[in-house]
Amino acid sequence: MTLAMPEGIDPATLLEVAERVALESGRLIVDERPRDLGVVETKSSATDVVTVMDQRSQDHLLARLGELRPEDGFAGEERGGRAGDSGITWVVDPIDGTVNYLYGVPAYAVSVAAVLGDPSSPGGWRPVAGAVVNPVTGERYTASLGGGAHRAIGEGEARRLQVGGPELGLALCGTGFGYDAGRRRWQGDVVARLLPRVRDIRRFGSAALDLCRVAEGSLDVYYERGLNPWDVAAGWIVATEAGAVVTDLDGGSPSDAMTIAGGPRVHEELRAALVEILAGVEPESDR
Ligand code: LIP
Repeated sequence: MTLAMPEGIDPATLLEVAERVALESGRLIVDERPRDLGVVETKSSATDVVTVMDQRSQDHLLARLGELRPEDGFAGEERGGRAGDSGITWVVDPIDGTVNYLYGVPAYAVSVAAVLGDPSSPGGWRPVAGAVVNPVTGERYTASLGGGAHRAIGEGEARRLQVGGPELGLALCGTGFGYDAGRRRWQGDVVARLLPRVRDIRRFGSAALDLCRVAEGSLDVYYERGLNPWDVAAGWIVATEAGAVVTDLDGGSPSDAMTIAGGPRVHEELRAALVEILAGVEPESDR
């Protein structure tokens, strides 16, 4: 499947928009975080929480992207969305790592990506520009198609990112766990079998930041089952523009079934190990 850039649309221009609005929402969720921040609703389970700031951040992104790119579509994790007619859709996670945000753990991000195709169609879309901003640390990861991936901190100079990646046995491996108890049991089975085969495991709690960590080399490889387009869209292009391979278990586009990211060698070693491990664990169930 090839998704061609619409004529007259420059990924670098989309990136400028993504970075601007991600920084704005980042400032919003830090500066206007209420002292009594709580859970306003839950989604797939009692632990899949939404705060008022998730909603305010997405409302801000929807409004600002509507001003800056009125002809584009919009799809976000929380309420609201908009069809477009430009061929570009903005896929946003207003706070990726919501549980970390709720608990005050400084590992959450605003993730904003411009994508081609239909993000609701597995394998039918791809990002062309993306920005991931951690508003606590000031880290901002940016990438555009063919423009490379960069990281800057605060007002500091942006540094180009290039993945490394040792063999799997020496790889620091990131992962994450879902909100459903049955899935977490299955994920626990999988990670227990993988643990002896890698250097160590890290679970930071934000897929967008995990993918950016692969791009910068603070993780060698990452995998997770159950991610949504808004979790991966921006981190996906940051990782690939830094030289990473980002696929599902079969080597296709990342999907809710599996996202695997890493330098070419360690990505393939992890993908093969997961295929082997998944053949040996009970199928996921709500047992
Ligand atoms: C989170 C992901 C993370 C995953 C969490 C959660 P959210 O997204 O970024 O990788 O392990 O379970 O899905 O819900 O904070 O936007």
